[in-house]
Amino acid sequence: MNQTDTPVRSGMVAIVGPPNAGKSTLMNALLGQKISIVTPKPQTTRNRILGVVNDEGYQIVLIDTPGLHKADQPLNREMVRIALESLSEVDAVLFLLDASASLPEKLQAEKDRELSEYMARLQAPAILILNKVDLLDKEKLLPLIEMYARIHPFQAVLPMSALHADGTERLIAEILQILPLGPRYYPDDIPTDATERFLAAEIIREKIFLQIGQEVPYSSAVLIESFKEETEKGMVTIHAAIVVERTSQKGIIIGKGGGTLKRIGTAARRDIEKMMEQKVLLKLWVKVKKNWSQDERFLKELGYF
Ligand SMILES: Nc1nc2c(ncn2[C@@H]2O[C@H](COP(=O)(O)OP(=O)(O)OP(=O)(O)O)[C@@H](O)[C@H]2O)c(=O)[nH]1
Ligand SMILES: [Mg+2]
Repeated sequence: MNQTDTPVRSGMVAIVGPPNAGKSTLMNALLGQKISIVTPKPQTTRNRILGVVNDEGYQIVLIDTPGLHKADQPLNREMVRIALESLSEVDAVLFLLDASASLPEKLQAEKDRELSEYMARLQAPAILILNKVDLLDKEKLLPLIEMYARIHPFQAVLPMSALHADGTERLIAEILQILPLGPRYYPDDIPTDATERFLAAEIIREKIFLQIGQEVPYSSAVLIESFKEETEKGMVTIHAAIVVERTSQKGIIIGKGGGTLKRIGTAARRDIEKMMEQKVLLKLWVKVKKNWSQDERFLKELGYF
């Protein structure tokens, strides 16, 4: 019997919660490497992204998801649908909240109502993670734990700091209590099923979110138009279009004298080179596609629906 046939604790675990709670940061922390993009802005993640954590006795297949929020636009509705859909196909759920986010009382009550609606949809055993405790006064933690434990029968409530990978060992121990014995569903040397092409597009999108303020990143998508690996040259050539909804947004992405686009390109190229362990030639251009985020066909092309 080789290692792949020996039963281990294994299964699928969804990471869900409101935008900006730190879901992608947690996924990367558990993987010990960066697969999902992370930015300080909410609604960064738009797809379900798989990350496989392997150890001698277990294989945890994580699914990072878009943030749960009130959505009224086609792209946003799709993001929430993707996140909720993941709940029905997993063995366990990590429900993540930013414990440091504090709102005025009335808004907090509204938010708690919204959260309890999402929590009511949890079918698999769930662990509540109160994230970003590095930003929180310790005495505020206990009331939070008690309040959320009343909303849903969580298997455990864990304070964590995903950013500092603080609390990951305890979290893994709790996950393993839930997962059944079974096979390894994925090869144990590949951390994700996402293609390098998809991950390259995500890296470019991350740099747009990091370089540009306000609304433009939400109106931006990245399409990889060609992706050529030239093994003999040890080099990858990538042509990608940054798609925006309006001409004014195109100007903002390009920036004065092309400066912003250049910064996006340089930062993205460095990260793609790290991922590919090869030299990368990255050619970016900006294209206007009016109201693409309302266009179901185009959303499909981007991997939604
Ligand atoms: N201080 C602190 N910051 C954190 C922690 N975890 C995540 N962050 C920060 O919170 C921000 C959002 O993190 P993400 O991992 O992108 O959050 P997300 O839940 O995936 O967000 P969406 O994809 O937009 O739903 C980033 O600036 C992270 O660096 C934490 O434990 N402590
Ligand atoms: Mg995310």
